Amino acid sequence: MSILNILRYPDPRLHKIAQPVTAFDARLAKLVADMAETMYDAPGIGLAASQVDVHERVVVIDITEEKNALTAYINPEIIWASDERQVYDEGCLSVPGVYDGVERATRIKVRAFDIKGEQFEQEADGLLAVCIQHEMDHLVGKVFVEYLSPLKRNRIKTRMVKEERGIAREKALRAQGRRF
Ligand code: QAP
Ligand code: CO
Repeated sequence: MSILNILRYPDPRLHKIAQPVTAFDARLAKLVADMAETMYDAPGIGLAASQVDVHERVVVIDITEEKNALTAYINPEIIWASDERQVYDEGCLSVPGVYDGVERATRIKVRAFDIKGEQFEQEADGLLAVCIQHEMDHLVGKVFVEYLSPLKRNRIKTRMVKEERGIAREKALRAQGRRF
């Protein structure tokens, strides 16, 4: 298994549209295992393949504290959403350090396939419902900050780009340190 590199907002690759999975094979199983390892290592409660630059409809979620209840959602579709909506403070592994309120359906029903290609349906509310909707947004190129006001989004963008420069500098220094 390996830990994958998580794209950081505002990387344009986060806005690519993911394609449906067509083969439930060993490659898919490895992708799911690597995504799970990456999510647990972060640590996070959800990760979409788009965030690791794989543009296929694959999501992993584990909202448990024990981190022992991984669910993979392959080709997920929301087949029902409540009219009732609620605001939840969301974060994202692609936008570290940023949390803000997003309004979404309170309850949903999702249909997806597991890694063996077996279809399943799941009803979700609370944090799980938020997380499924958040991760499925990634598959259509949408990051949660796009629900915030343009002012907030631009502040976040500026902060992320500044942080990115710092990270690039650290990386260069580390590489230099190895060479000399
Ligand atoms: C999506 O997000 C989510 O800023 C999953 O510094 C989040 O796992 C759905 C994380 C909240 C519903 C509610 C974020 C880790 C993890 C950070 C995550 C950070 C470190 C986010
Ligand atoms: Co996210």
